[in-house]
Amino acid sequence: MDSSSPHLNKDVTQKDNILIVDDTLPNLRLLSNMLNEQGYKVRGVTNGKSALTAIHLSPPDLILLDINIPDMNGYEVCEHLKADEQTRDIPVIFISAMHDIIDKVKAFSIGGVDYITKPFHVDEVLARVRTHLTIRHLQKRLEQANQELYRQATLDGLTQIANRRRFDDYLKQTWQQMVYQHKSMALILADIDYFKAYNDTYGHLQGDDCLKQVAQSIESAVHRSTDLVARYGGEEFAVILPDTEKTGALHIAKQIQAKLQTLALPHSKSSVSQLLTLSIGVASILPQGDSANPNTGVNLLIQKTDNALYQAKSVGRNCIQW
Ligand code: GH3
Ligand code: MG
Ligand code: MG
Ligand code: MG
Repeated sequence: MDSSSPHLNKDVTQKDNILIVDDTLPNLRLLSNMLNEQGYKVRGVTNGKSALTAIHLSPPDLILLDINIPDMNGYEVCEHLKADEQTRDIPVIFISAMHDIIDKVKAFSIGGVDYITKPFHVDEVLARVRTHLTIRHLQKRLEQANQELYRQATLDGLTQIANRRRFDDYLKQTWQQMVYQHKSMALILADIDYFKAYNDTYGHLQGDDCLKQVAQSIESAVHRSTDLVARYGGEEFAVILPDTEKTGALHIAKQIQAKLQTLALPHSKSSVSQLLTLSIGVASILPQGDSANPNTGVNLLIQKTDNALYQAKSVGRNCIQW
């Protein structure tokens, strides 16, 4: 068989996994042999319960599913798969002797991607399997590309922490969650002291490197997976702390300062220290109402935190205010 043969499975190297569910052994054998010959990895089961067990043990790339089988019919098996996030995207091709339109329509309505009637022709089964595997692979690639796009759209290119867009989204999302759960949330804004002078002294490139180190340092002070560290602006960083009161937020702010002290980045032109320092504003709020309302929403929290940061700058920098 040369490489242009329509029978050659393009994904042979990947060895797609196919599960066949059929209680008629000659059918099971015929389908297994045919798909095996094409280079697929094939498993076969003869009833509904074994099908679900086999699928959860190791999710296949595609399922050929008979409808009249013991335990649980094919429709029920499919419904179980579609209700579970882990298995809902596996393409299911029904293969059944029932040839009424109503049976076929039902198969599609519960999430089947195709329907083959018995007696089947092996070439037709193969062609349909190949097509649905190709579609599935394209879907997977699209999902990956989407994830990568999302990652890039929400990450700050320089520091590799969340960017302002992600910050805005997460702030609103957290706000709504806290409204719903009747819990407080806190915000920290940290601004590097005399960073213009840092750039002027050490150069913009070292300034960039400094921002990366500060970002990592702040990350290292934050431990809960629901907390978000973001680059809020040029040399300003933000931490969103869901389910956090003022005391908890102040504790994190102190940790951030302690981490930065350990980092000990020289800043000879700073008026407060010979090392790089941060001014930090902290605020906590019990979210109420619509996050988009400027008087009661997320803007209120930002404003409170920003005021605290302004205080920190006013009283001499290198300190935490709330
Ligand atoms: P203050 O203590 O009042 O915060 O003074 P400051 O000098 O830190 O604040 P100012 O707002 O005057 O200057 C911020 C500086 O941060 C100026 C800007 O060039 C620098 N900056 C902003 N983004 C970047 C960046 O991506 N890389 C570098 N190297 N510098 C940046
Ligand atoms: Mg059957
Ligand atoms: Mg600033
Ligand atoms: Mg600054």
